[in-house]
Amino acid sequence: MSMFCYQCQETAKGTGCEVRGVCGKNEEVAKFQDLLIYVCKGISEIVIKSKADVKSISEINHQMIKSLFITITNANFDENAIKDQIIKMIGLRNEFREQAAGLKLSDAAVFEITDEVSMLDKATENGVLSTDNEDIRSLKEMVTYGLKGMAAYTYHALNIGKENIEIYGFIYEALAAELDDSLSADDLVALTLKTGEFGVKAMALLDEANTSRYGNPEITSVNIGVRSNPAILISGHDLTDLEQLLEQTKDTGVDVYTHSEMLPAHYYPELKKYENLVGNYGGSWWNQITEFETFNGPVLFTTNCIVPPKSEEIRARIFTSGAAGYPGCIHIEEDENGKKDFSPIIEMAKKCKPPTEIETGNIVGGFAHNQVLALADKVVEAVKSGSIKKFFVMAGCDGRMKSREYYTEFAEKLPKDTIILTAGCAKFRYNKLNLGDIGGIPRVLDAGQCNDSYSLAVIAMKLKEVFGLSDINELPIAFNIAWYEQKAVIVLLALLYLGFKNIHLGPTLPGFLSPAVAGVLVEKFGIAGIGSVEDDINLFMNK
Ligand code: SF4
Ligand code: SF3
Repeated sequence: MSMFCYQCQETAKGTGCEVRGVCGKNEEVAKFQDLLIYVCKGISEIVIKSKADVKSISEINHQMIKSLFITITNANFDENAIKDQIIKMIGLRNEFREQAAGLKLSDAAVFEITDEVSMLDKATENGVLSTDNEDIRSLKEMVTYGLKGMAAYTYHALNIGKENIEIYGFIYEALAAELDDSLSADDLVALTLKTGEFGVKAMALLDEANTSRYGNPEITSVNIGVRSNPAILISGHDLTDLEQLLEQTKDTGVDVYTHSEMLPAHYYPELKKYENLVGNYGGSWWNQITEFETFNGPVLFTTNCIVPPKSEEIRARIFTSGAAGYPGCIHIEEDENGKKDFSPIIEMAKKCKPPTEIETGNIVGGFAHNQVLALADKVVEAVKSGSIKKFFVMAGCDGRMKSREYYTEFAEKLPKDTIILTAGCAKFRYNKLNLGDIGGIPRVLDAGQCNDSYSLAVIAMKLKEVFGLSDINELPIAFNIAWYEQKAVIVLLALLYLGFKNIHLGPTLPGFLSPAVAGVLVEKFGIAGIGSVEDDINLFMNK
């Protein structure tokens, strides 16, 4: 075995990628990512043992969340970028370790590297499989993956200038705990739930950051056809990158289209006002394999999910920013004020053909908490009168597996008196189906990106209050969530922390859950997988 990774839903055989990632990650990249996590644990140990004032170490805080984010599935395939980040983190760690003089520290806090071979050896010794007990490994990895998702959301909030020191404090606490071999499975179950608690805080922080900067999302119809100008496609989750790109492309004759998780940007008043933000091109992330070909112009990845491009021609049109990276693609760095110069992308766009139209029509979205609560009277009335029988939360991720056709079929076959609440790229499985409306309320309510699952929780909590219920699980809401990468892990842990039970998770349960840990999730939280569409609809409707 040359590598081991089981952090995402597409992991080989459902158990682990051992030679090369199904995502395209090679052995070196996998190992460097493991080593980056190991250094992060060492820094966390120093923070915790020296009782450092987290407020006073902002450079370490910021590099910590960037490091975690870099290791998310499909975010960064650039071996050199990851190596540079390891070296940067070791430098920060060593400087900071002076605070911990005299304290007993573990290897993660003190190891040194001399060359690439020593880096790879260190990574092999301290990768996922270095924890022998499969249940302890399962719980530790679940916490790590939750932290990766949390870090991604915190990183976006930071780009807007918002941070919560408590979240950094928790990240250090959790990573340091993972180095402590005396922790029992019960301790780690408690840490997993606490990760969910901080996941709620991270999503609330990002919600606050996004809405304070760009306004509250509002109902918006997004064009999915094309215009005749040359254009740039922007993907990922970072709204500040989009804002800067829109500013810089103004009056240049270059249009900007969103792809996949950037679609919800259209719902924000301060972004939709740009005349050069013209529509959304294509579907969810994995469709890029064909869609980048027909888009014809340059593509900017602000975060995950990158699929290794299948030709040099396409690779030459891909740019990355922030935590994203791909070998051979230009990475746009920010200056000390957070400004990014996108002129190489704009200049390339001017020389490219306009996008080829692949579909026409509109997608309607913008149903984040503020907008839905503005419609609360109508929604409550529809529930009371029986015209809405049930809400289905179908948030989460999309992916390549054929088995995900389940979600399209599930959405199509749901009774017409049900409403789908969604967030994340999972929506692309059913958001162009025209499923109709119930008394003017669309049957698919898209709250936004995966982090906007927070909005769905806020809506549920408000409905609980309006209906005067004592338990959130008494609401007519069912959860049929699709997952792929680690942001979905933090969303799931956040929902569990908030008390939601009986969540169904598909298309397969995580490979990182050992049978015993899966058993705990089933027993304590009623977590379940998916079955056939008909059986599942029957089950949900009769609950
Ligand atoms: Fe495999 Fe997923 Fe890890 Fe990629 S991220 S190596 S596909 S488990
Ligand atoms: Fe999608 Fe990658 Fe998860 Fe943000 S963009 S939801 S998969």
